[in-house]
Amino acid sequence: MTGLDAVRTDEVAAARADEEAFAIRGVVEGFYGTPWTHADRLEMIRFVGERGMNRFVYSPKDDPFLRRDWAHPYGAAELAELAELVTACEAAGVELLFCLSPGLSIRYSDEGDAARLLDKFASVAALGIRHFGLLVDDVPQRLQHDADIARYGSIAEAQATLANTAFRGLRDRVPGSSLIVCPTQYWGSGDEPYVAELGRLLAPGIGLFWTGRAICSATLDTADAEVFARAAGRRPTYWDNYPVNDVAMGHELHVGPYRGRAADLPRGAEGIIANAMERFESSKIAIATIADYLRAPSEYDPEKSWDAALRAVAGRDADAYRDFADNSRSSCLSQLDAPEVTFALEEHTFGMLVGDVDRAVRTLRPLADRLAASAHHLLHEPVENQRLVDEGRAWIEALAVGARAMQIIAQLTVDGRLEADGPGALRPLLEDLRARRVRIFGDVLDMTLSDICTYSSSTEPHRERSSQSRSLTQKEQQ
Ligand code: 14T
Repeated sequence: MTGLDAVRTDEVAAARADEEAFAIRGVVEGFYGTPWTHADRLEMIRFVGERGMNRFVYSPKDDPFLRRDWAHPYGAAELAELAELVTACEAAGVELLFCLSPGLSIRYSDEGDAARLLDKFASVAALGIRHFGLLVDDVPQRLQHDADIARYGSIAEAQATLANTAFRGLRDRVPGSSLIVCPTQYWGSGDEPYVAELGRLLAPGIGLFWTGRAICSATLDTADAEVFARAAGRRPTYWDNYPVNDVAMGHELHVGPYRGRAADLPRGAEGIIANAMERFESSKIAIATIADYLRAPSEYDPEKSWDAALRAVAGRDADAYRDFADNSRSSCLSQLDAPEVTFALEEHTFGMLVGDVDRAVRTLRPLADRLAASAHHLLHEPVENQRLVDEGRAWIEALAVGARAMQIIAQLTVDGRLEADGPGALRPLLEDLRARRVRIFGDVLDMTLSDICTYSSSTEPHRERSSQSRSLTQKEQQ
């Protein structure tokens, strides 16, 4: 090998390491709902720091000081708590990113409002905060104040002007500071006219958040990131809406592993900030897997990372909790919402159709018993992380009902009485599960129970048929 080759090899290795690394790796408290407590924040900062993340983004939507009353100055008590967050971040190797969301009421054209924004940033900069966010997500998409309508040609122009003023003010007052903006249109193809205009008008050093193709994006990839970067003049920092479960997602508990983020995404993006759930302990499971991905995207193995995360968060009850969480995978990221139960119920249906009872119950019966035992353990026995179980209680209770339903299916199948007695025994459980309004088992258990209750109970001409031969029955009806 020549000397030059050696240098080149080093360069390639360095470039690879660069590709591997996201500059920005973190968590955002950015959900709608009751904000975390101060103690929770201190703990989350330690939790993410231990896992190699380097940002904690402070922006709970329902903290009045950040959004509704954004201009209201902090009192001494709030500043003291923020100072403690700064100290905790320093100890954990994490940077605190402090965001304000003034967009509901601000007059973009008002110098007084711009000054109030800067003063509020300065009040926390005095505590040592260096990184700032200006969030205008979920605000009116059109200018509201008459003075703003008269002054600006577009909302992008108004927002860019405000952001540039804040950026310059921060640079003057706070050495080494940074500013990132969350746009009003924060998801889509990335080349929307608003995004392009905002990107063109924003000072080059200002960052931009982006959630991908959707508010909660199933996938994030480098090609999409490049479309955004070309339009906006800077690479996106993803505000990734997982595991957050607020607004319309409240019936899902997002305790499955992180998925669908490309291995080469560090080439296209500045980084990823994951939006957490109000349910604090439950959030840690997904966050631990996100930290693994962000540390080394090309080595990330979702299921392996998830196992370690479950052990870290649920402790000695990890196996029982995993039995629950495996059935609570429904989210914008999930492909299979409840893999083990799905395979067992598919095999049951197959066994019934080919008249093989052993086949029908060989997976379902032990699985139903195991899930029932795990639900019972979590609900009725002492556990290491009680808060984790309490947060998931409504879902774990539904797991117990579903496991009971599957035990009954298996027993009636063995007894040869599924058609005769299934509807009477199972319909109350189906109705109970639906009334709980929590999403568990994806759709598969509801569909199976519906089939049993509908087709087994109907009179002629379906009486002779297997309980789940829905497609066959429908065909014959035609
Ligand atoms: F900042 C943005 F990137 C963003 O995602 N904003 C909010 C976020 O704080 C929230 O937690 C998240 C998940 O619901 O989505 C955004 O909020 C929404 C999204 C909606 F589709 C609020 C209302 C909606 F209808």
